[in-house]
Amino acid sequence: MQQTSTRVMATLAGMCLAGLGLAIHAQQGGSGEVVGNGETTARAVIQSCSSPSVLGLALLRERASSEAVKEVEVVIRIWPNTIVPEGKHAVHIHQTSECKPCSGAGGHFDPGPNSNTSPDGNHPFHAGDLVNIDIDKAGQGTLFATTTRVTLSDGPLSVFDDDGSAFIIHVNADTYCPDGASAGCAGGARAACGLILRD
Ligand SMILES: [Cu+2]
Repeated sequence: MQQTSTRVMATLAGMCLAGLGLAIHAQQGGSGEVVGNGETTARAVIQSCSSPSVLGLALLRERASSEAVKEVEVVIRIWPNTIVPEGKHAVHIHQTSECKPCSGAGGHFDPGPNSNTSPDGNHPFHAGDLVNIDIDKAGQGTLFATTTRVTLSDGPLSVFDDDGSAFIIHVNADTYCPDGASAGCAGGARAACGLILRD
């Protein structure tokens, strides 16, 4: 399993590094998001919240499984830029597929009967909570993450609910709110956003 996971991640990373999705088109079917081996994929173009600049690309892959809870691999590649400064930046899946403005993405994706999308008030317990991305001096960085809190396929955890979902990269690092809710503990203002779209 580890070898398979490593292979998938390497493939995703390679696709990221190849450029803005150009290499991924070979993976796309004409009508569906399910690719080889029953895997399901999606992507997001990451754009600045303060300018029209495209900053990078996110790729998601749900591993084929008959389990109701799925394993979703996420790769986010941010290219060199002057908008996202060096350091760690919070990354989350937010509740609405809206990036213009970035506030339109709403709170953190957190479906279910006890949903609490409050960014600082229910962190890091949301379904959409991920880990920080590390940005270097050139403004670039790559995040590799795996989550079982969301799915790409249909179901109660799907990011493709009625109003979709979006990635948000925040101005500050995610502290994961170790002392409970406090203003900005989940990363504060929004630096970049990407609508999560089915392949
Ligand atoms: Cu966030």
